[in-house]
Amino acid sequence: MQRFLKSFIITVLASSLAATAAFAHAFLDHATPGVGTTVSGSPSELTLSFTQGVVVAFSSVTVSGAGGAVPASKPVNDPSNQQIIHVRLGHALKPGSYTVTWHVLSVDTHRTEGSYHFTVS
Ligand SMILES: [Cu+2]
Repeated sequence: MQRFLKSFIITVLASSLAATAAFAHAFLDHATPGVGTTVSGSPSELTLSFTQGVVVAFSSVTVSGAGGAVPASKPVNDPSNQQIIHVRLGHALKPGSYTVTWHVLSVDTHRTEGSYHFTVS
């Protein structure tokens, strides 16, 4: 009976781990400037923090506002955390609303995408 219980528990654990892995894509956890927030003055860069490591070579972040696309660097991984990427802005943002659109490839080879807004006052 004990042996049966043990193997049953191991099976349940293994399948819940497999389920977790299947859904562990890289989704945006938080960002700076924050999602939906208003910041006073232009940020010089955007920081996006994901729920999983991001492969920057196959990822992109675009920023656009009322004046169109904002020049921005390719994303780079934070040196201390592969789940965090930084994008430097090519010039200061005028006051207004901006849309950040991201496409990322996570370390588990799954592609995800999304967008969010922030405002510069
Ligand atoms: Cu995944």
